Amino acid sequence: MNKYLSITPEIEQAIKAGKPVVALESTILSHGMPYPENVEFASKVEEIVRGEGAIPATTAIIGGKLKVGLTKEELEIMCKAEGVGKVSRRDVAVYLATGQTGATTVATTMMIAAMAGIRIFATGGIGGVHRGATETMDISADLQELAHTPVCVVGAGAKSLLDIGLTLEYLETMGVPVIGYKTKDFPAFYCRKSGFGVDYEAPDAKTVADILRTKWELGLEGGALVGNPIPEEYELDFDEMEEVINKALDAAKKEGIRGKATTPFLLAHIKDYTDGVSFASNLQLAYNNARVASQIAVELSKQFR
Ligand code: PSU
Ligand code: MN
Repeated sequence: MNKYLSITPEIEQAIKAGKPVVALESTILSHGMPYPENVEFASKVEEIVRGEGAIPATTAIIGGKLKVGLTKEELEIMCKAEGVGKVSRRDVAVYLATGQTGATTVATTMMIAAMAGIRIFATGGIGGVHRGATETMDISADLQELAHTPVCVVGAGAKSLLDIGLTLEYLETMGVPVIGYKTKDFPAFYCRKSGFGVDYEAPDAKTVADILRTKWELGLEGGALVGNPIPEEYELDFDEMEEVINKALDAAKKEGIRGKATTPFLLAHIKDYTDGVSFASNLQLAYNNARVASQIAVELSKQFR
């Protein structure tokens, strides 16, 4: 066992017994949602996973350890986010070696999940190729992680602050299966459709589990992305969100925001501009992803038994 991993006994036993476990990230808590609303979200999302018969495993970097499963106190630390950095792949060794507290992005959560033996991970939306990337080369490390690390990420697609077309092209180049959960459309976070399609529409969780098992039995490297659209009743208007996103992008440009600060900056501005309406949708789509991810984890655990 990796000496940097610190897994709660409950999760460790579940992994050993081949029971369904679902990884959850902490950047969504520390850098994607306001305090104290994120505290309620963190516990509700774990409750949903348990309700589906799986065990939640929220990840973070605390005290020189890669934490898999957080106590109430540790969740509170991630939610308060005081002095909590955003940790993507390149930051992991720095944070471990220097004992800094870090919230894990999609890329880092995938890394930690794979080290622990967890195959399924629920999030809000993934990072991707940013608009203007042909100039800035701003491409999230999440995409490389999907290419190389054997974890299935269930998300509501990607926010259209990204260039969704280029994000999908990148995933195709890197050989990452993009599966629509009961949809032919790649979702755009707040909206069920992005204008781009998926490779394959899976009718149920078992089919997704079949695809994953086959990919990994073949020895194919990397993970998969499941696009799970926001429930209809919480969907927001595409054109209105487009306006908001463009305003946030303009602000980022004006203030010269670059690098890892870009995504958190855009997310915070989108939230401000929409008076919290977008936040309610954000919560619901994340709950929905936790539900579907858990169902996939349950199916996958039956097949590996
Ligand atoms: N997109 C969202 N909400 C988020 C993130 C992205 O709608 O919270 C977070 C995720 O943790 C994701 C990270 O992995 O931002 C991507 O950051 P970057 O673009 O710097 O790789
Ligand atoms: Mn970036």
